[in-house]
This record gives sequence, structure tokens and C-alpha cells, in this order.
Amino acid sequence: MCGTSANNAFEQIVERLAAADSLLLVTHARSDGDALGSILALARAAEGAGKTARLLVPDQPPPRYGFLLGERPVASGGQFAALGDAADLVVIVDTCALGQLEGLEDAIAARRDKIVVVDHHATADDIASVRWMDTAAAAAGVMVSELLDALDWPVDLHTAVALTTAVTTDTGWLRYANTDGRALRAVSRWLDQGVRPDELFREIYQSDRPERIALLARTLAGLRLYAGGRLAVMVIRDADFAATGARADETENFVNEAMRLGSVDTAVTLVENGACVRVSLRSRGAIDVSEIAQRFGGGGHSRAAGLRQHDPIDQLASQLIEACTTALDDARE
Ligand SMILES: [Mn+2]
Repeated sequence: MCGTSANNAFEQIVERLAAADSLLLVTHARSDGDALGSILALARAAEGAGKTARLLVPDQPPPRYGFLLGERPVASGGQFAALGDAADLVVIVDTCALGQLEGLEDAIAARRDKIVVVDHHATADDIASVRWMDTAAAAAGVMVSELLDALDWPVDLHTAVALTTAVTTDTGWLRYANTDGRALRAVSRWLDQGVRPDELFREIYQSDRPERIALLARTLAGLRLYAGGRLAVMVIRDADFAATGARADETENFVNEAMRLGSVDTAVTLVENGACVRVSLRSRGAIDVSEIAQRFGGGGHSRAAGLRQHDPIDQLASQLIEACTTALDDARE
């Protein structure tokens, strides 16, 4: 059964966590609610068990999750080597892809023996001595919760909020196809413990700045349909940020807005940020967008994937429209 090696990795990571006195908890660049909620929960539970823990992201955590992190410092990529050396164990959570850990490649390779990975994505680079990869897990937060259970580390109310944030954001507030009993059972415990779903929803999804709504309106106005309405594409340029005053981190979830259209199976957003273009892909299931993302150097899940490129945005848009249209046509046959 496929669980044998996974269980083995799970048990090894439980042992490594139990044995470590100090942890460095790392997640991916452009971190989201699952990434930040998962490392914060692991840190707080470890501290409750008498250990020390530091958090690190390669770039900066988005302000949206300030309510979770509070005053807690989050180190950036330049501190990885020093903090990694100081820690007994480095845990990389919610990614196993070097492409999402840019700038850390050499420092990770040099410390591979003391690194373990907890992740639910398909892309698995050789970055760690132990990798617990569970693509069936709705969120890394579900996996972290299971580690905390096995370790018997304490989950206080704020840790429960962090875990609930992790699971609810990665499942689109428990509505995407990855929502399953395992995720709901985890969340139900945190609600019983006192997490308020209405307050959390408001923090995460109803705390936008007017600048973000202006950018969303502009983006939706520019939405284009292809492949007989099955493909929606939205292009957000530097000029759109300039015109609205929105920040680069405020396009999170824009891609999902295209899924309001009944005809759409696949949605793509391209976001320009200087010389770099960030692409998000979503599928309702007709095609596997992680395959398409991989062709362009990215990765992810079958229904949610992403990539980054330095090609001109219009050229990249044409290539992606072509790739998605072909895949949608193939899927129909
Ligand atoms: Mn995740």
C-alpha cells in the first residue's frame, strides 16, 4: 500500500521533531494562509513543548496574515544559513520545490541532512533527508495537525486559529475538491476549541483595502474567454498596480473569481511585477494544470498550480492560452 513509505516518513519526522530542542521552520516564497498558518502552528506547539522555534520565508510574509503572526519576527532568506546552523532541525513546510525557495538552493543543499519536508504538493525536489509527501492532504495544516497529535504537543487557541487558517484557505473555505472528511474532522476540533469561523473569515477575506477592490474590478473588466468559454484569462500589468495603488501581494485569489463563470473550466491569471511574471492556474478538473505549469518551470496540484517566468507578459499569455486550449480540446476527445 502506498501509505507504507509515507508512514515511515511521518514516523521519522515525529522522531526528529521530538528529539530536536531548536527548530527552524521554513515555508515558500509568496506564502499563503496554509504556509504561514502551518509553520506558525508548528512553532507555537513546539514552544509549548519547551523547545525554541524560528520562522523563515524567502521573501516577506504578506500583510494579509499579520493578524496571525502578530509581533512575531519572520526571518528572510538571507538568514537561512545562520539560523539553519543554529537549529537542531530545519522543517520545510508546504513546499518541496526549489523554485519556491529561490535564493536558498545552495544553503539548503549544504544542510540537507538536517532538513525534513512536510508537504502536500506533487513537485518533490531532493532537498531533504526525510520528505513526508501526502498529495491527498487538503492542506499542509492537516499534516501538521497530525504531527502535533502524534507528538502530543499542545494546541492553544491561537495555534488552533493558525491551523484553521491553513486548512480553510487551501480549501477555499472548505469548498474546493480537496475538502474531505480528514480536513473537516481537523477543523471541527478547532471550532470546538473556540475558533470563531465568522471572525476568521472576516480577517482573511473581508479586510480588503479599497485599492485591492479597484484592481479586482479592473482585472475582471479585462477578463477574456477562450476555448469556447472554457478558458478564462486575466492579465494584470504594472500599469494596473500604478493606476489603482494596489500592492503586488493583493492579487491572491483573483484567479478564483473567474470560476464564477459557469462555462469556465480553467482560469489563468498573469501578474506582471517588473521583469517577472507570476502565473496562477486553476482547473475545475477537465485538465491537470500542474502539468501545464511544469512545462513552464512551475508546479502545484492538478487543480491549482503556478509558475514564474521572465518572458514578456503578452508572449507568455499567448503560450499559456495555446497550451490550455490544446489540453482542453484533448480532454474533450
Ligand atoms: Mn498548501
